[in-house]
Amino acid sequence: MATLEDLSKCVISGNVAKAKKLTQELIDAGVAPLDIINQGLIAGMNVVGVRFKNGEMFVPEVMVAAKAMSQGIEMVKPLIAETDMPSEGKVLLGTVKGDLHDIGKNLVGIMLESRGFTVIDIGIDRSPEDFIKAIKEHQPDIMGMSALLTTTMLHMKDTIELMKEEGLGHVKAIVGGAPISQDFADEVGADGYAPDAASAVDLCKSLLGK
Ligand code: B1M
Repeated sequence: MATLEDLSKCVISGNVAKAKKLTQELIDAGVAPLDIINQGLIAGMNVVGVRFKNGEMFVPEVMVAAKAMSQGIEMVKPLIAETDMPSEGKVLLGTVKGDLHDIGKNLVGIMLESRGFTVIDIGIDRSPEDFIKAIKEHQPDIMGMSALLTTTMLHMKDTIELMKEEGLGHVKAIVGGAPISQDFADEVGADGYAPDAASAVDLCKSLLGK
């Protein structure tokens, strides 16, 4: 019979078809849905996160591993009552206005989801007003902006200022992307900056006191 460790290894190697097959076998064998998620699918993705951070795995491999994990989670999710699925917190993510780059943002979302956060991704080319509307609608704990262009990163400041004007200062604002630095984050009044996806998870945890 398939084990949770087999499933975890399948996620690490990015074998989507086998991950789905093993997930089904574990479901059929009566393994608890949350164990399949936490000790199988997410355990594998946690290893991927560490290897990515250490430069031992690269973007395409992380993307396939994430696909294996998320397809498995989709199979198990219907078996779990919404209230039983613990969440570390809700993070709203988007790429700023005028910017179409989303690979890094998507990786941040994947890593956050794999560590138990609920992620609302509002996509690319999002204006300060788009962020505000989405924050009001989804009530996240943290709002994260990504920018890859030196021209578009300036919109981060506008969004953070508008958040304050709209009385949304209690929502933590974090920023990231290749041209962003800790100095820039401080300058625009962000609550935090992360240089990569794995650090973004650590940052979100620390901002929420976890
Ligand atoms: Co463009 N591009 N691009 N591009 N592109 C860059 C960014 C560039 C550095 C290339 C270069 O010239 N060397 C340059 C920017 C120069 C600058 O501003 N200083 C550039 C340019 C100029 C452009 C265009 C203007 C080109 C043109 O049309 N003339 C154009 C702009 C379009 C637009 O956005 N309006 C453009 C277009 C594109 C494509 C559409 C072709 C494609 C994007 C596809 C997509 O995203 N779906 C693309 C790509 C792929 C790149 C490069 C090659 C790779 C970016 C990437 O995905 N990296 C890039 C060069 C480079 O960076 N080497 C380049 C991998 C990704 C995992 O890393 O996004 O940094 P990154 O994310 C990391 C961290 O930064 C961090 O975690 C991630 C994972 O570790 N992170 C966060 C990211 N967001 C975070 C948010 C957080 C926390 C951490 O909290 C919220």
